[in-house]
Amino acid sequence: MTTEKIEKSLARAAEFILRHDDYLLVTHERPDGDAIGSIFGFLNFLHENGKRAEAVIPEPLPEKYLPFVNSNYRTGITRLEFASYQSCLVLDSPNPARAAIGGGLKFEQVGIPLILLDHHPDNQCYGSINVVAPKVSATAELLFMLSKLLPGWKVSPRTATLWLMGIIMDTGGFRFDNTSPQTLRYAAELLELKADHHRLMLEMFFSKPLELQQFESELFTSHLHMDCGRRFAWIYVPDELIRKYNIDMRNTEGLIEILRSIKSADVVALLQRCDDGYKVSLRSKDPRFSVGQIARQLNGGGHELAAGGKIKNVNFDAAINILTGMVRQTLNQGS
Ligand SMILES: [Mn+2]
Repeated sequence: MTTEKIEKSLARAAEFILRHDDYLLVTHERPDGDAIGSIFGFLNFLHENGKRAEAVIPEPLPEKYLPFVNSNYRTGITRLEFASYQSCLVLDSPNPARAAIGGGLKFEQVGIPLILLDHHPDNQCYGSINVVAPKVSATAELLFMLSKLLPGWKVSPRTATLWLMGIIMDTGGFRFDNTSPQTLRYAAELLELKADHHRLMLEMFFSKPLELQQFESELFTSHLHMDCGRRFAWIYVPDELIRKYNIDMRNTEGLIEILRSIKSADVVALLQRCDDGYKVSLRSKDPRFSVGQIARQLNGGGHELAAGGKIKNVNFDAAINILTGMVRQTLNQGS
């Protein structure tokens, strides 16, 4: 979407929100900081400005976000219940398969208008109104932009905190290349609106459970692999280790950032077993080495520097061979 198109669709979304009531809010599966900050921030924002709204999140949330979740939400929904809302706001979710509604329910079975707000470049624009802004750091940033188009609506400290959380987590604390001058201006405005920066930083970056720290130490001592002349770092998390430290993998969102911090690594990957194969999270430090492209070939997608996919129906050695082959090719082509 061009900037002009984004502005137009954002204005359409604002108009829609002014004219309607009674929203259901949805975000993507395995919700991260941006998903959680976006959905609870917007839920709160709608409530505090006189609209009826509910959120559905059909899976447990990572623990570190729980201190910021102070609204009730639905953990499941039937087709009939879904269809009883006037419209659905789908946040941070590039395709219908990633949107977490639960119970195998699909949007087309429900038949209410979908308003999409997202920043993933591969968004399939499956809504009635699609606001897809790939240059915006986080969906939470996009929601803050939207809030400015609603005359007289207030952003409370609670909402500002949740949106700042989304921006902080999707920019890795303003370390990633999606941090624009505008991102920093919006972050400054959110601080002026009394976002609780101190508490956010404490809970996001200085609250790791001891067992998780010990698990990470052993993982990086014993299970780190360096390939392609140390330019590709990858880790497979063995089940025994997860059991040993009693780790809930929902709480390991930051693991891949530790991999990314290795100097010689241009591309990093984290592998986890799933039902039909291996789930792969990928990060790159340089646009010349697009992990988005690799992820798309692996039944997935994402951003060019942060993406994920799945290697299906092969054993572990074959999965590693496939992945290493693709990364090697990407590194060779880009160099
Ligand atoms: Mn996001």
